[in-house]
Amino acid sequence: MWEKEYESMDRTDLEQLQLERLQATLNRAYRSVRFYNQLFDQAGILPEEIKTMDDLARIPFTRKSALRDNYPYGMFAVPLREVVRIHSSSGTSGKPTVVGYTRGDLVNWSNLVARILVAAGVSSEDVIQIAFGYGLFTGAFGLHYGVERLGASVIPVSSGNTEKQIMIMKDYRTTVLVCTPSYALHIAEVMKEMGVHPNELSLKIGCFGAEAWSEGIRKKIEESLYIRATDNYGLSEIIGPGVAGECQYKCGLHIQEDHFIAEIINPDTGERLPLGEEGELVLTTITKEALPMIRYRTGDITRLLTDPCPCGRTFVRMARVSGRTDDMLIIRGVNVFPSQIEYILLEEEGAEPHYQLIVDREGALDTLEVRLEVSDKIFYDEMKLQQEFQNRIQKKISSLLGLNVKVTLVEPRTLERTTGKARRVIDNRKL
Ligand code: DLL
Repeated sequence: MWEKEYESMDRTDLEQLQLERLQATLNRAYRSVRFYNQLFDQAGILPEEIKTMDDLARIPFTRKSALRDNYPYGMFAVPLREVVRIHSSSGTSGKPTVVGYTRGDLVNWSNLVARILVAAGVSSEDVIQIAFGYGLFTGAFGLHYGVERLGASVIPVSSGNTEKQIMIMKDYRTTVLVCTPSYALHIAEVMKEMGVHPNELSLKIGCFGAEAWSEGIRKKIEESLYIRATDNYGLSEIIGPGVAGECQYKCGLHIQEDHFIAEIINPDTGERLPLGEEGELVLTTITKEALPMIRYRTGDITRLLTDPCPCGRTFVRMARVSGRTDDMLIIRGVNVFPSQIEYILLEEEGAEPHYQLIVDREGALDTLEVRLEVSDKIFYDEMKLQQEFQNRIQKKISSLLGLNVKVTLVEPRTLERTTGKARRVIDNRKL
């Protein structure tokens, strides 16, 4: 462990530390951020009344719209001269959300990322290739400073130029790859085309995050790159990467609870759910100086796991994110999560981990088409076998969702590849 005294803390001591830090955060936010001042006043709450974790549930939620409404710096709790770094995320609509860090925040951030790297099995001996895009996105810089803090070697290659990535990986003897899971799949694919065998590389571990992925995708990555693929989670509004990460047991992502308080709520009612139930993750920062976030609705769907982990870390874990509250599609009244479909697709021998969901409207009726890349073998197989394969998947998805879907098999390498976050849903109804 990178910071064993915290990561394996006794739960009673941890909860005491959380409460102290929470109270300091609430006080500071109330005094320094107009948004929180009004939020508390409108709810008739004073920060000092929040004395227990249960009291926390009295505070109203903060949503992404708060950052947009107070664009660019209105949510900052410190004057701009104390802010030493700014990142932002473009989002899908409206103004970007802007986040800031004090010098102290950057120290915490790099430590948190170092913890996540160590949990994934990385050490100061490793050579780490960062294939996230450097820029306003928090992924690359967040990981970069974490690697330096750990004392490993960082190769800041950034995203894109996949053939060069592979050459560097081979020649510089990269041992750890950092990128999105979808880009890792693409790298593996290009390697195959270039005739580079995973045995020619020194790669051992992948630290992947920034988008949802399934166990099926993990398996494909591990088999094609000969590595151990680990998951880590974060979001810019909270800090960036470094919020939670898997240890070697890969049984959920340890949430860094000495810096963030996690709750799970029912996304429809806002009620806090009992431990273990699936719902929307709500996070409160308790050490952030520049941008404290109180009961922030992440939109990510997961559940908390509290059974002890063999690694010795006492922090609760979150199950891998199964989707977002806002990527649920409603098609003819049926709720559809892309992850449900991904699960079925990846169970099929011959299905490639590349697919797209196309939602459209014909007259008054919504339609869903699943475009799936298949292996050369299936694509160039006898018509009859191909048809059987397609029918089987179509049936499985239709019966799971209770909705007729159309499955189209497409030639290998025809769907768009991305070097960052994958875009798997195209909803033409909104156009
Ligand atoms: O993606 C921060 C990050 C960078 C995390 C690198 C891990 C590694 P944003 O661009 O603000 O920040 O996007 C945050 O991405 O709310 C989730 O929906 C999704 N996300 C991030 N990590 C995971 C993950 C970064 N491991 C949004 N699994 C979050 C599933 C993830 N979804």
